[in-house]
Amino acid sequence: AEPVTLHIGGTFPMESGSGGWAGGEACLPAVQMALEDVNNRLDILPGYVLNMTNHNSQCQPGLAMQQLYDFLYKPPTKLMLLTGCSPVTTVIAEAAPVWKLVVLSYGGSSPALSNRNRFPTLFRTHPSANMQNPTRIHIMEKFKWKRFTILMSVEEVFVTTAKDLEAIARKKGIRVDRQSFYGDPTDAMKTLQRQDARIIVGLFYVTEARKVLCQAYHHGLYGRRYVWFFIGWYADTWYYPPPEEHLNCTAEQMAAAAEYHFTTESVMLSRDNLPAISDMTGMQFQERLTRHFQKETANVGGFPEAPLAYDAVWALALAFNCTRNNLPSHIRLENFSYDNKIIADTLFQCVKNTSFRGVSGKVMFSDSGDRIARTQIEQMQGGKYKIMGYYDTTSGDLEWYNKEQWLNGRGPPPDSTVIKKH
Ligand code: ABU
Repeated sequence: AEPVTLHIGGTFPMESGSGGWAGGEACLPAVQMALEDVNNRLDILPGYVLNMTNHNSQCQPGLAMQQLYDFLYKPPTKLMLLTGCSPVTTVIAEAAPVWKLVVLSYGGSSPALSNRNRFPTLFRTHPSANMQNPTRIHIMEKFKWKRFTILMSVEEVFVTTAKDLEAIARKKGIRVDRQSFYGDPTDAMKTLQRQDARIIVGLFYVTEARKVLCQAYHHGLYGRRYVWFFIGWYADTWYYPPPEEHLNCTAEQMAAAAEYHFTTESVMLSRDNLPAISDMTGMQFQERLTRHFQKETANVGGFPEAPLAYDAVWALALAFNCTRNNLPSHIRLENFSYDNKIIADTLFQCVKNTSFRGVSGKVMFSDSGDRIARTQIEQMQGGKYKIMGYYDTTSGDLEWYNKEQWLNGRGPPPDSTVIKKH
């Protein structure tokens, strides 16, 4: 018999006109690869084939709303939605429960998304940005910094991350100053200079990160007395100034300002030698995905997150499989409609109980639908990212390789509190 098609909807930010995350470039091919792999497997969803309708959300929530209506009101009925980028995941996951739809986000890091009351049917393979905060604080303590400044863009994803970081710092007796901006960091950068900020944690998307770095260069907020922490999921070459952004900085100036900054990011690729459910190891997946691109993967948006996107499809397929097996015999998965509570509830429970070995590591969700992961810390040395160590938030263990370097050649610069004391 002909296989029955199960339809899903996916939004992918292929570019980000207004400066968000353009992770669809790698995450869309990763999802397509996973759909192909799942459809070729005889033991998962036998008699069914998965099919995805997808849109380019440009990481813009308004556009994504229009695309959600498209998914809903243009047949066929979709059984689940895949989303990437926090602002888009937020609007879709807030609306989706009205249509009994479960949302699986491969690329939403906003801590706000962990709210089960606001997002009752959301799960994500992408860890929350809050996962990095205990790591940042651990490093502050390691280098004896008792004061730091958060510079952030006013978007819910960064505001909620900053709030959590500040709360953890306060408990440890670390003073935190906060400066925010929307689009243009000029005034905030001047305030940093006035306040004599030395240790700075930046929370913003990559386009803003380049503006900040360029201004750090012009205001002299870089070099031996300053330490910057940036988000770790930007492309490795993020600090090269693209001509269309008309930054007032040369590539050399940007590289000089970027030297010795630290990054923190969740580990998103399994280094395990044991194959995942797809029969590939994390490395084999990465090699296979790399063959899709003509250019260096360091310049491909969403390349680090692609394992999360690949695993999101497997989570979805296994949940469909589980739902099919757990529905009463008179109800079939393909009969899902946007008011079918029985299928929706069964599907929700199945996603909740997800547990498999993915190419991004073990895939499981917490009660709030979150993913737990270790954090990787890197430092830029000579224009290249070097791994400094790993932090396990659950156990509080820091694995540190003592590879950090400082421009003064001696040790970590003091925060300004220490300078004032002398
Ligand atoms: N790692 C990409 C996260 C993007 C976002 O939360 O919008």
